[in-house]
Amino acid sequence: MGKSNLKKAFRKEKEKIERTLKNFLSLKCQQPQALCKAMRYAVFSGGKRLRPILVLLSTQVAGKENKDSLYCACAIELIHSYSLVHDDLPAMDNDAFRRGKLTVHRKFSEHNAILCGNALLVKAFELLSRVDKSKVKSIFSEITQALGISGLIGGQLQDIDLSKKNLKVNPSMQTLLSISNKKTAFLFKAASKIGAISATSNKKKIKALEEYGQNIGLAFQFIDDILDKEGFYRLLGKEKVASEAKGLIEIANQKLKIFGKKANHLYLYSEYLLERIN
Ligand code: GRG
Repeated sequence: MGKSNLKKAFRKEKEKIERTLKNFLSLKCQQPQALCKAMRYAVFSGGKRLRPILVLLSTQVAGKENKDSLYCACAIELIHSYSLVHDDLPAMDNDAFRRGKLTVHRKFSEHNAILCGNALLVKAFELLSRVDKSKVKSIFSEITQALGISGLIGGQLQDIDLSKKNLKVNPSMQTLLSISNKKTAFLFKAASKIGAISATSNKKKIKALEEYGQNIGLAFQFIDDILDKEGFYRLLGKEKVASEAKGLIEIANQKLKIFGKKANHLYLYSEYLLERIN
């Protein structure tokens, strides 16, 4: 399937996500005006929506899409947006541009960017708190693990420490794997897992989708490093990294076997990630 057809396959999911995010951030966020503007700028500036799409596709594979899966999908995107706003800050990567546009701190000032990130995270939990009582505890537990010191925050610190200490030396494979799991793969894992939890209580199905997300998330980072000529690319070179990514995607796809044809859209999702390097 060609790139544009792959994109079309997820158009329905993307539209639902955009609509819900707009509703949540436009109608329900008016004051303080500067902060609400910064939040909308951060969220509606051309992101691919990979993580929320993964939530919805995982829900469809595990059972039926529902209100809770849409809340989870949008919450994951708000968290992702938060992490990018803070990642770009002067004290972190100090980037002036993201997605071809000025970063939030360059456009709205540093204090607004810090508060914008914090407010996006709080909004994400506001959305998650709407999830049905029977599922909310396990969903909160997944998300907080993915975000905490053994997830995004820990990975970010490890990454910054590394770039400060070791500018001239390539990090080891083990270090890169640890950072990539924490900064990237765990959020993909949480996305597929909470998508599953929102639709089923079947442990085997939840586990299979969790493992799919973990492997696909790490593959995403390998592919991203090829595109940015960074990290794994610098350590191993394009061919080896592409082959590692393919291997991880094969492992991810194997986890879907128990779902039969119901998993077709997730196989397409795997294909989409891999097509980014072609
Ligand atoms: C606790 C949420 C939280 C964050 C604080 C700043 C920070 C700690 C973590 C940084 C996480 C980070 C920047 C990870 C990089 C992952 C990555 C490759 C992001 C790009 O993902 P795409 O390509 O982005 O899906 P788009 O632009 O499509 O949304």
